[in-house]
Amino acid sequence: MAMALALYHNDMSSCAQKVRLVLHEKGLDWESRHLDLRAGEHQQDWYVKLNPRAVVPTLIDGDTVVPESNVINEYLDERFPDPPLKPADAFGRARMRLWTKQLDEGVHDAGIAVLSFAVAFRHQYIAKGESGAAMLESIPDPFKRERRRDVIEKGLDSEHFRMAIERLLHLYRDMDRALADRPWLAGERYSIADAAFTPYVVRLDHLDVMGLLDSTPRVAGWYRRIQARPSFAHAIVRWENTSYLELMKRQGRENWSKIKGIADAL
Ligand SMILES: N[C@@H](CCC(=O)N[C@@H](CS)C(=O)NCC(=O)O)C(=O)O
Repeated sequence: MAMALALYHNDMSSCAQKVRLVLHEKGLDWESRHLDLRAGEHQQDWYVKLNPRAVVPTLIDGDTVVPESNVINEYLDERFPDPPLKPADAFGRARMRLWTKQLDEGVHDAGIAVLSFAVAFRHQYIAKGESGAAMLESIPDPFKRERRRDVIEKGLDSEHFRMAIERLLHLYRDMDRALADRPWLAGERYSIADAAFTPYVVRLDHLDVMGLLDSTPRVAGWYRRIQARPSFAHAIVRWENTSYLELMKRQGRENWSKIKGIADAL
């Protein structure tokens, strides 16, 4: 029997991790439609019709197609309200959205994606030769395409890398300040904001660069509480891809002193 909910996603993608967290927090059954991003499966014509930016994730709910992870998570919370993953008051919900909107304003594309590509994923593209170059040319957004080209070519020496570290450290400081007043990012209970930001610490963990959180200890404490929730095992750990992880950890460790030097000089 076909399940109503299906998710086009990728095992290691941050944007997919945050939707899987919400699916599991809500105890929903969903069908996995996994796309191999390094084989360009998300750039095929049939998928771009569902998701014009050629990115994962995309949720399918019966005949309904919903792209964009922040939009998907709010959609899931309205469609399946129990347990609620939004604060009960209007200001709390505004606070939650002040967090999530930042992801589409630079934290994702210019922040964590640049960090990940500069340290690790560029090696996957370079190893693919011609097909890696073709994948780069198929990125629909010209700003994202040119930034990625620069980061693949120059790695940690790309100017985008320093800016990514600056933006991410700013984010972790903001999170640290918010967590001084309340247990979860938007208030007294776990919300879509906590799910949305979890991948932005998971990525540091996977790259073995958790030292970037040394001056924001409340973020590290929040991450430990997130890891203790059952959804973390289902949505993150169960999907860990060992070949990605091996590359990420090795490159993160080899580059740590340079990364730390760039962070310290900011
Ligand atoms: N704003 C989008 C961003 C999605 C996105 O950038 N997804 C990444 C993985 S985290 C992707 O599919 N990248 C493929 C590529 O850049 O070619 C969302 O939140 O869904």
